[in-house]
Amino acid sequence: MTGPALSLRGLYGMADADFGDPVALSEMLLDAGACAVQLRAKTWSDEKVAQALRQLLPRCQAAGVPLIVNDRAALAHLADGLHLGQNDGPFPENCGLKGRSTHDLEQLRAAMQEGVDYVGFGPIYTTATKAEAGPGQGLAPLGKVLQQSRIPVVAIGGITLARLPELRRSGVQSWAVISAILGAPDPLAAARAFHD
Ligand code: TZP
Ligand code: MG
Repeated sequence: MTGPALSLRGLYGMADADFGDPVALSEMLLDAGACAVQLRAKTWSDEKVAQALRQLLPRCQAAGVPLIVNDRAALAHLADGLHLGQNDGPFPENCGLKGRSTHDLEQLRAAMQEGVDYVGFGPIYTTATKAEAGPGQGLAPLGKVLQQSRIPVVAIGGITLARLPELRRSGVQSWAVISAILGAPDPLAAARAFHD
């Protein structure tokens, strides 16, 4: 599949169905200038996710922003890419852009070996959004990952606007944010502030 080129800079948008309609949330994230949009709908049926992807793909393509689906390997053909966690198995053929969640250096090396296009790394800070994420690791492990990674790294987990300056000082170029944007009183303003 030929989709938009991967340029991960600034806000990597997370459209999480636990916080509202992910189609509307994705459009808001596109408006804010997110460099990618990931559709995350843990409890939705494949059919519902497929319907949302069909609505979103042309809008993301018009904006030149890759649309990435979380978890649903069987639906990757309806997006520009697929994001998988550590326990989500291998990437299928022709799934477009590949992103893998990682939590340590060994997982980073394995992800580079399997040929992914980028990794998520975290949780940087403790988060309530993902119950099984474990405690925040802080910035030192992120620094090591950045030193060793040959591919883009997206920081995730507990990232707030207050923490963004220290996070950026680590050198990381992109950050994925859920609750500090989607749970904010004005999500569009929050998303814009994260992207600037
Ligand atoms: N993976 C690691 S932490 C996390 C995910 C999906 C949740 C991030 O959400 P928040 O609200 O930005 O901490
Ligand atoms: Mg997963």
